[in-house]
Amino acid sequence: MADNFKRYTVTAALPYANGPVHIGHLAGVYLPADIYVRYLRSQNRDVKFICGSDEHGVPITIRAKKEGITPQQAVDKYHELIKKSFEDFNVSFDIYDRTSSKIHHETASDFFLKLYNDGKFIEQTTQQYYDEKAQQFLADRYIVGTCPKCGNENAYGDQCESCGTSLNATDLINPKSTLSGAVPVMRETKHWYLPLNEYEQWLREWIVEGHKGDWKPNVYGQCKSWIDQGLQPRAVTRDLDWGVPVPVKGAEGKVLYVWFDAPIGYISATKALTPDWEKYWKDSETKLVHFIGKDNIVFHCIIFPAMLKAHGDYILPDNVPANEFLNLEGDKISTSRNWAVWLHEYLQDFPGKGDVLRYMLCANAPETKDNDFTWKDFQARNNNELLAILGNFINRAVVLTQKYYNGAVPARGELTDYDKEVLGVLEGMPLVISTYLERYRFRDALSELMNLARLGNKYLADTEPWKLIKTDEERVKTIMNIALQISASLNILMEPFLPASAQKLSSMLNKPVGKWAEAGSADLLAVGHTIGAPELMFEKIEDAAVEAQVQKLLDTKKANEMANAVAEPAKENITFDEFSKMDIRIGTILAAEKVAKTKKLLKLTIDTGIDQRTVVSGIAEFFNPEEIVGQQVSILVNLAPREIKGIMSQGMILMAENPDGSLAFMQPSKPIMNGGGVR
Ligand code: B3M
Ligand code: ZN
Repeated sequence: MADNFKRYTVTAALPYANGPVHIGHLAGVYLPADIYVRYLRSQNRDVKFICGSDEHGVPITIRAKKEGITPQQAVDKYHELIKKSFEDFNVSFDIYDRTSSKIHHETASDFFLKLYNDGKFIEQTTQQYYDEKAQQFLADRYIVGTCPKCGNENAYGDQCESCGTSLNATDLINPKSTLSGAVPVMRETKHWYLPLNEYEQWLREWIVEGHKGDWKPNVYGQCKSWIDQGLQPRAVTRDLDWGVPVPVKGAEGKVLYVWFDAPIGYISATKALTPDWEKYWKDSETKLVHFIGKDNIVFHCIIFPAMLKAHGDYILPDNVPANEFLNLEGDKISTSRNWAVWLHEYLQDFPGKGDVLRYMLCANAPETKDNDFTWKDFQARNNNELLAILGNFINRAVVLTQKYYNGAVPARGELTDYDKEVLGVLEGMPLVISTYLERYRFRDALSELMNLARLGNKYLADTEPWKLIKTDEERVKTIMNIALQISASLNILMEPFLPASAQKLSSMLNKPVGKWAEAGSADLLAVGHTIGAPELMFEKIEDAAVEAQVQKLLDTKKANEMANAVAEPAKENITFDEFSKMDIRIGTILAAEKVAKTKKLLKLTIDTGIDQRTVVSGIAEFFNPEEIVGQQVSILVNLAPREIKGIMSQGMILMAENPDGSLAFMQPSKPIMNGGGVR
């Protein structure tokens, strides 16, 4: 199945160092990339796995501004956080670099200069949006307006996140500066453009004709539609004070566009990793693969390749297996709405359970369409699959071997047809899985891995060694030998997906995790080899643990609703005389009880200072009768009495209401005598 490449450069999109990493990033990019790379290493292939923080661009300056810190402080903070959480999640980058590094600034600068000197850019002075209040040119992300394609009112100057269309700031209808809220004005500025139109024909041949059927349909489709629409020159510089300075005269105060410098970050990181870096970028026998999310497709399939082509020295990506998006509990993951499961928080809440998340995200990966993550599913995948299938099989094999043979691997005797069939499936499994992996079909690969564990379980359930041990000890030796050989192959095949669990299993089997080529063998564990003690690979996840996570999300939703709620417009004016008609007093609740056969109603007895009276109030969903006795409230005492559920209600308690319908009493901020007037 191996392809003919001599070595591999595998990159994973450089996350912006403007916030932590969440499960959407993992499922879309980092997990599949890590599985692929671990698999290649197991195949003894020469691979470099490259990533790092994207520390430039407006996303960084916006975040820094929001937190009241400098861009440098912001990237320092998030770079460390992201790096650590990737490590804790066992993402096995060969280097996790950062684009603020000196090497990167030099590399990006040199790259630009080469294209500049070779005359690959066009220089253009244009009118661009300028914020007179904030006194600066507005980068795309500092302008919002209405998307001309779909009408989304919050489209950015470079992209509409609602319909995915890539935009120019001048395309926006009703543009507004996010810095000051001002309507931006046009001002002249000079920039350098990569004339993508000149690469259109070449891109068509390379992608539309050259990668048909081999790139994923979602990736291929996006590229084709871009090219079919016709490509325009694209500015590669910006008026901004944060980034790689444009290294030519007359470009003071300008930096490279972040999407120009960031992909070059892959190259600089490789440079920082090895003096041999050129082999990984300039040799046609190297396979370059970019793992990214779908919102990055155009940059990795059109713009970066055009840059590499213009430069001339570099290889092009062989594949860009971009994934679709992962949703969370039915809603789009969003950093600004805090609608996410953050990796560093997950690892805190579920210590030692990184593999459970890896399993869940791979089994549920948005490979061909958007997919949904739910905590219920997470729990079920752990309890019913990892624990019940994989964990259970390994546990039986190891425990029984310890029990019957003190841990020494028994020899096989004569094989039945069933034994031979099982060993046959075992032998074929590595190829089945690698075929899927080489085609970037990680879900299918994982599901075959689980099928092997299922087969092991079924084999033990069918042959029942725990019963047979009383009547046919010789037969049990064969059965246990086969179960152990399956376990040993599982150990190798699971490593890319579940690296921490693979280490555990390796210590149980008392054998280092082997290489891919050994998997499938019926003799991985030699007769007489002593295995180690059983350990639990997975534990049950209880309801309480996932309920706590769901509650956290509900709290987030509430907080968002509150933050986004817009107050109703004011009612028509009234005169003071009209207002004074209302006689509002402070009173104290003396007694409270639920009104029988109703959900919402409480019957209150209130000391109004004038009298003690009964008021029926629709607040039962938010207050316990016992808890409100003794509290002061505001009461409209001259509201005409009316009968509610057979009770005469005399007056009305005033309540304040939240957008979610929850209520609060209007109480004096210090004790006021009963009967005191409210005006
Ligand atoms: N930082 C965008 C993103 O995180 C960007 C990727 C750069 S890859 C060169 O979606
Ligand atoms: Zn749109």
